[in-house]
Amino acid sequence: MANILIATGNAHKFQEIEAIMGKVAALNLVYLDKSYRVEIIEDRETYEENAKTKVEGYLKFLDENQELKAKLNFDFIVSEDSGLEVECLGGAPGLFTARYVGENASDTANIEKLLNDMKLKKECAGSRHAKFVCYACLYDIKKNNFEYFYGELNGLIAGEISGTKGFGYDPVFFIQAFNKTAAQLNSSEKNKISHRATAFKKVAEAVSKREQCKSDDK
Ligand code: ITT
Repeated sequence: MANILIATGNAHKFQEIEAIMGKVAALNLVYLDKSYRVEIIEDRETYEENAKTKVEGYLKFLDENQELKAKLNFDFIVSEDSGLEVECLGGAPGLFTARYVGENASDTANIEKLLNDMKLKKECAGSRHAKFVCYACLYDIKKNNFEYFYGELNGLIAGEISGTKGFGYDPVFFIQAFNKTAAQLNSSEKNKISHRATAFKKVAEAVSKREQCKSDDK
């Protein structure tokens, strides 16, 4: 079975990725929580580059922690960079979604800023269209090869928060097909339609294919 490191410090993301990939194939997914203090500086100009930077940060961390590296014996490292793009704000917060208010901003503070910015922008009176985007990066350790997979979810930004599930901007991300915000969906509903679901189903399929080729070669 493939050993895969999910390179994120966000526990909510890991739970979603585990549920999504687990439906496609039997894979051994590992997450190093914040206690491992993996340092990542997300300062690149595209989501793909940021996702690659996250993989590189974890590679460096494992190189500095050889015992852990040998014990976990990963075949793949997978990261993702995601964001919220609001049409009437010209695609903002985009690459700055996690830190819209600043470094270590809370979800509540980010949402407040988003709703305030939208109140001040006259274009937002007519259109509240938005999308979540997810760029997943699959790194094959033996092949030293990076591959990228994309997913998006379209919705509208609600005027106020509703729901307590999910994370991040879910309480204001309204999905018309469900007539609910993402924070009102249960996890299995969100994990069927989300930007992360689309990208990570493709990741799981790519890993399965590679594992199949390896066993055919034997
Ligand atoms: P890692 O970099 O450690 O993976 P992060 O939370 O910092 O975790 P990003 O840099 O990719 O992740 O920031 C993406 C932000 O976009 C995230 O913090 C949320 O605020 C928001 N976001 C992404 N996906 C979301 C989702 O499914 N629901 C709500 N908000 C989401």
